[in-house]
Amino acid sequence: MVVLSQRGLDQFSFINTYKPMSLFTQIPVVDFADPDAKTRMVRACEEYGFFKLVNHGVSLDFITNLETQALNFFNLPQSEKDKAGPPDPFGYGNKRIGPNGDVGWIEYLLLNTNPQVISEKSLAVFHESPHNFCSAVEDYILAVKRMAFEVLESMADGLGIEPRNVLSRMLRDEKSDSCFRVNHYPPCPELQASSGKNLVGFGEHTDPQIISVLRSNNTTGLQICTRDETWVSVPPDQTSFFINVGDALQVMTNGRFRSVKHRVLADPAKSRVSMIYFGGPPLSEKIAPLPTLLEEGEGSLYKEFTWSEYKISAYKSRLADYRLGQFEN
Ligand code: GA4
Repeated sequence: MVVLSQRGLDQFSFINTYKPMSLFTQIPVVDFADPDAKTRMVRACEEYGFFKLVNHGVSLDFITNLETQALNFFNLPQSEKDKAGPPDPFGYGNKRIGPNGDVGWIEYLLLNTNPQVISEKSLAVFHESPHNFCSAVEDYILAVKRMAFEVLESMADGLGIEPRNVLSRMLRDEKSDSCFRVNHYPPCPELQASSGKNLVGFGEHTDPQIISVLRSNNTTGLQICTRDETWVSVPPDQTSFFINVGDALQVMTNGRFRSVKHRVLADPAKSRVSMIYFGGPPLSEKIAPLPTLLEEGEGSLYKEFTWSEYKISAYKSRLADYRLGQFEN
């Protein structure tokens, strides 16, 4: 990404913070090896729609290898990276996010997780070191998917619903509409930390899918919005994963789990790299509250829709829009 003068930052959004954002030290942490993990997950999803997962079982080799490969790609000349774009929605993107005018201090790769969908652009992405990058992505996604299935199965146990694959089956399905994003937020030295102005890397939004599994390097930037509408900064932890509840899971739990609003601010000095697996259902899947979760006499807060309908409507929206609004009863 080119370094812009302060004037060149006009197209971006800023957040004014007159006092330094405090790090959110009470972030819920779930130890996957803890026999109580299922209960803690459910509690965190109800309160925040977000938690940090430790003892996750994903090999650190896969994680660091993918980070190295991703940085190799982002360090290529702009003209090389552009061959893998623009994102439609898959491919390389720079500053523009989605089709409706959102921008951020970011460059990224958006990929389909389905190995059958290898577009021309994905091939261009892997052009420089086809074997290394491609296999790093495959190894990582395979391991993270497996962990995400287990997380959803533990959540079902914690919710006391059966069968325990009632949520995970949608991600396990070979037609699951899941995707994978590798983000690079370059440092923005024009913005001094003391200026009280923070540049938005990825604007506030909720994820439309069931769950998202995020891992980042050790650079701060991720913030989540709590129930009382306060933005809190999540301390980075490069060896852990962060799990986000998405809109579809909020609907399936009839609002019991919160789809967490989050955003990323750019750092003046350090570059941030994150990778996120977005686990979504098959396109034809009907999304509605799970009947076993509805108490007697409890009505559905949402109209039933298919994942395909929701995605179409999401791609007509702006990042910060409340996308579930039009599906509420
Ligand atoms: C947010 C979550 C994922 O990053 C994503 C994003 C997608 C995109 O970048 O193409 C969207 C955004 C995300 C929600 C609303 C629409 C679609 C950009 C946008 C403005 C890949 C996704 O699935 O939805």
